[in-house]
Amino acid sequence: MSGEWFTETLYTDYQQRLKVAKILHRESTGYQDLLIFENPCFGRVLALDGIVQTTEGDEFAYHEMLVHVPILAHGDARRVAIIGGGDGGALEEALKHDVERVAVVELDPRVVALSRRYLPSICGDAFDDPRAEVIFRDGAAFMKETDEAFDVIVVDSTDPVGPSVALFEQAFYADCRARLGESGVLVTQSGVTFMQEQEARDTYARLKPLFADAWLYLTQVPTYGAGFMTLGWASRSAAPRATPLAEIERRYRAAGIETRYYTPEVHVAAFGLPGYIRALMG
Ligand code: AG3
Repeated sequence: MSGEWFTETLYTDYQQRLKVAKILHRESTGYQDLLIFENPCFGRVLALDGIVQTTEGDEFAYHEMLVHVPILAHGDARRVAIIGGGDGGALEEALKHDVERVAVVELDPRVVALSRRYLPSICGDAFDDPRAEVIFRDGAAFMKETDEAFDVIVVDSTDPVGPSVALFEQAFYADCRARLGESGVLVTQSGVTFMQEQEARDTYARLKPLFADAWLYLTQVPTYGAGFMTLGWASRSAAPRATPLAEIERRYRAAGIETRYYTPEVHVAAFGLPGYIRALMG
């Protein structure tokens, strides 16, 4: 931070700055540097190790696409795992569906505690829902050791630096596959492609040999900057991604959820990729 600006330290040759109207909390958690501040345009902002993770203003564009796309493509998701996601934004979206259980596997207990305290507009009361369980563990170790089955696995990670590197490796994806049922779906946060090309390239190349269907899909999150973010997609069957628009619409209406970014049209269109992203997939 310099003066009253927060400068993101994600890239060497490109930066975004957000005005800091007020610092709400700052600490070193033992895992990472955590900062929550208020910005006049985006509301409360959560940054970890100097990188914006989520904001009140635009979290919907990320969490809705990360969660509703796989759940509505699956069609009957009862058991969901969220790897990372300690701010509760993805959890809150998942609980809007008729699910039995959502396990959030988060490494850093302070992210959950401080998000509950400062970001209730993002997590709501999701952490108090009896269907939710928070497991404070390394996500890769959890997936290797659990014998629980999931219909949908959502990897809501930080960028691949430090402990989250393991969440971008093929061994982790293979462990996820082993925990998914026949029409199970895995989705992953794969970076802002214009700036983090290698991340999208690696994600797709690592998923493809393991799953019957692998792809990338798009969302656009203002505070992630520099264009589209791609989310990794992998499924044990081709069916979920091939679900026709009319059926996605029917499921969306049946779920009775309200969304601000996600629509059934956007769901289907998100798999149509611009040439510069398609080119990374070989
Ligand atoms: N996880 C994704 C943050 C990505 C930020 N990186 C970037 N701009 N390339 C966010 C966690 C929110 N639940």
